[in-house]
Amino acid sequence: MEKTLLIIKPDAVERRLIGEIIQRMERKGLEVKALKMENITVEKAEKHYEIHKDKEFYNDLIEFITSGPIVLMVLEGKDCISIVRHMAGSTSPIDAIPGTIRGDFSTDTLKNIVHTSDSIETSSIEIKNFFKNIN
Ligand code: 3AN
Repeated sequence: MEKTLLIIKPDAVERRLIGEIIQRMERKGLEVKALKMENITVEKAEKHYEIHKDKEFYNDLIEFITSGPIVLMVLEGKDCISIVRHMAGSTSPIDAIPGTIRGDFSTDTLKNIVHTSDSIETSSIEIKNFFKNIN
């Protein structure tokens, strides 16, 4: 069954949105297979965001994602990668449609509440980066 990594970022943890986001996933019918809260190291963050290392926002992104505790979870369900991306909404707060997580809770492109895997290949790499015992 398809799996995806969902990260609740430091802005969302600080704003007490953990329950709201997990509830949306469960209500949709996705299964929480693994769940933990962690202050990730800069090394882990750099590995996770490796594809963005040449972008102008990269340093801000690493600083932000390591600025406080985050909640990481593996979700499982049919087509969950696409489903969770749609539920997260567009990266840009201008494009994120109301009803999506970012559309409902963020006005900021960097501090945009959640990270979700964007393909089968990246979901498997991302899950391995953070969870040892999940395939
Ligand atoms: P998404 O998380 O929607 O898949 P990516 O993978 O393009 O978006 O970007 C990863 C993260 O980098 C975003 N979630 C956001 O926090 C940050 N980011 C992306 N684009 C920008 C930007 N133009 N300015 C600032 N931060 C950005």
